[in-house]
Amino acid sequence: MKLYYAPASSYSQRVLIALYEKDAAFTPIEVNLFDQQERSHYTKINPFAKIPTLETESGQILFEASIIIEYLDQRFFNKPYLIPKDPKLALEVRMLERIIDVYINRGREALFSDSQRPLEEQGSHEVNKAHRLLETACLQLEEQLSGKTWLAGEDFSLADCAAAPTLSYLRMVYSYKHLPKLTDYVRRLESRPSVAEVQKSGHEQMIQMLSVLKKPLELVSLDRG
Ligand SMILES: N[C@@H](CCC(=O)N[C@@H](CS)C(=O)NCC(=O)O)C(=O)O
Repeated sequence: MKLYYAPASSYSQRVLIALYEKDAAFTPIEVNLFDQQERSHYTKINPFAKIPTLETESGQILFEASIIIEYLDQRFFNKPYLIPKDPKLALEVRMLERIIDVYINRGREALFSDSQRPLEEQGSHEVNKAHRLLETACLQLEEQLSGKTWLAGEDFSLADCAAAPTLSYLRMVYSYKHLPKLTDYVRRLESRPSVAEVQKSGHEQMIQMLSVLKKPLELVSLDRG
């Protein structure tokens, strides 16, 4: 199994967390999408030029982090089951992953891009809308976490793989300190060995990426965020 990825990429990190959770052997292949030659070579593997991509042992090419994680769950039978066996709970997990991807991650990307614009161009209608949806989604997670260790209950799942990098990077542009259950949950996430390992290996590349921004942004620790 080969994983095309970048250490600081949040979608790559979702898959890396799943691989570590499953204790699965794989060959990591780092891709630098900023290098035009490497990028054009990589489009032969993934025509969208997005990371991550997984090449399975049988040569099947899979893109989309959530689909790769579903594959890993089918391929490796050990716990944690990233998609619960109970069909109702499985739907809940997939729904949570969608909420994180569509509303939280897109909101994060919108706020990130906005932060790099000249002040007079910031705060467009579209950005405000994305911001409101992001806030709604964070509130939804706050409610969801009532009495739970992980997003879908006591078992770590696909939704937690998606949440970990997204919520950690989110703090660069949005603070959720006012949401105590969400904050405690992220503390648990960041202490989980698979997540801690992935974040540690992406740290240096992320610092390097942040250092070339027009307007400074920084990784915010939970105690400050
Ligand atoms: N929907 C894709 C999104 C993947 C994605 O956007 N990856 C980012 C890195 S975190 C990327 O490849 N960006 C490069 C680009 O957009 O040029 C997934 O779930 O895997």
